[in-house]
Amino acid sequence: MPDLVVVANRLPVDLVTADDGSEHWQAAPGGLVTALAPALEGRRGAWVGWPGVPDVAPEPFSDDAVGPDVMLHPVPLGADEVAAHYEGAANATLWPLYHDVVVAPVYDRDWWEVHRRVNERFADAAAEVADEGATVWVQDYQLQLVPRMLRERRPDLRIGFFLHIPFPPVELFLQLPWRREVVEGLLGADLVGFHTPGGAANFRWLAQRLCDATIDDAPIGLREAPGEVRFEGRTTRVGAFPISIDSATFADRGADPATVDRAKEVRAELGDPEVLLLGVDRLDYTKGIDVRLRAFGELLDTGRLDPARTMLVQVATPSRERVEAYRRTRDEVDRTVGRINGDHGGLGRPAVHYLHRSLPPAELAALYLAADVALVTPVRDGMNLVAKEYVATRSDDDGALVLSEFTGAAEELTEAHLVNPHDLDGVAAAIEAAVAGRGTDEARRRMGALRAQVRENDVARWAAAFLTALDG
Ligand code: ADQ
Repeated sequence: MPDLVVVANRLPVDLVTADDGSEHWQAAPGGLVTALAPALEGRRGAWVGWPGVPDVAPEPFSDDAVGPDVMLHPVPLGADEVAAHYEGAANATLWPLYHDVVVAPVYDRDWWEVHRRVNERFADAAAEVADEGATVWVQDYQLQLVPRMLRERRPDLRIGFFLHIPFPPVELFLQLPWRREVVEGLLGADLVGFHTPGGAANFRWLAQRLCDATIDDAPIGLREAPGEVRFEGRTTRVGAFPISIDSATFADRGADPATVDRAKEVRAELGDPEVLLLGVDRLDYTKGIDVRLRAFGELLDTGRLDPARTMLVQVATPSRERVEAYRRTRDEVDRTVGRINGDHGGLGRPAVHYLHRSLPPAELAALYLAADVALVTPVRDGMNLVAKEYVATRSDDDGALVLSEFTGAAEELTEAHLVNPHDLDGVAAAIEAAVAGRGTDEARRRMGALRAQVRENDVARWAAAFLTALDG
């Protein structure tokens, strides 16, 4: 029986049907596997999650994605449950609410009922799988009700929960019709982790306000000194654990001669622009793709950047395309790219190269290395791993990062060109400054400091810090 059980919305692999009708497992998108692999290594692990397609119920199995010692336990979801729980309550209610209501959250009672039922199914599966006294680590906003449900079923377990997205300001959280249920759900855990001390403090305050819990008021530290919430005779600790990336792998890729060559080739294929700007995101309205496009468009409109010498590559992975707000975002990005290229492109030389797809790691590394400036401009983001991947890849100490203040990453990457994504003049000025600073000692000093931060604080440190605090 496993002594460490990960419970996540998705398994680390998805069931995929090939053109000939045959089925196989394929690594699921997202970095959760990389983040949790070091924690699972060498332990009798299990992973409980949805296999990514509706209405299938495969038997438990193992896969190379996480190695032979980790059993994967599929939680089946029907098509209606995917629509109500995943596309509805998770991605049309909680996601926008937790991202500062950038689009209006939909509060639908039927969705919530299904959401609750699905959380129960995950709790049932985890309760069945975990060994006596095992550690269970529940992941993210889709499963906030699980810790309490699991504790009711298995009081012997040690339960941790980590929220990968921001925890919102209290005034916004209070909109949620099921606000108390969510807070009580999370308080079922022994340790609740957030990316930032601010998120943890918001949650602690809400526990007092909504559940009459007793709380301490000491400042919440980074990776240590969690706050405390006493509720129904138990203590839940709440802490800040900023997630990161496998920094060494990105640094190695950046230093690999094959990547260096490919980066040169990429610039040549793009027509050797003097200045190359880069955006890489899931296509999501929180990522501020529109912000950077508008700022770039203005810099070209006003002649502060020369379209004959400057190019922006924007790569955006298709995401949540069945949710209405995501379709609107895609249309808006299409239109804005079209307008900029109509106004400023030349024959065979667009001002914006826009790829609506995912790229393999080697190609992504080449782009990171080729780009003079990376533009990371979310209106709200729990952490943002792209910012960390970009700086970790820059083994040459070149390049510059324009980074939104409203990302978790901005609290650590303080040597970036920090911007308020709502202040278009400020974003444009920061891009202009980053472009102007190319190749200077100051730019190299800043990149060196950013790289050192990410090198020292990698994802293995994140997982170890969380699990150590959970054990403590
Ligand atoms: P996401 O919102 O998915 O994650 P992010 O942290 O930026 O956002 O991670 C995206 C990942 O996808 C990165 O590893 C990136 O390389 C990859 N990616 C994006 N576009 C890609 C493309 N076109 N091709 C290939 N790869 C691409 C959520 C939260 C974040 C938090 C993470 C981890 O919203 O705030 O940082 O979880 O906790």
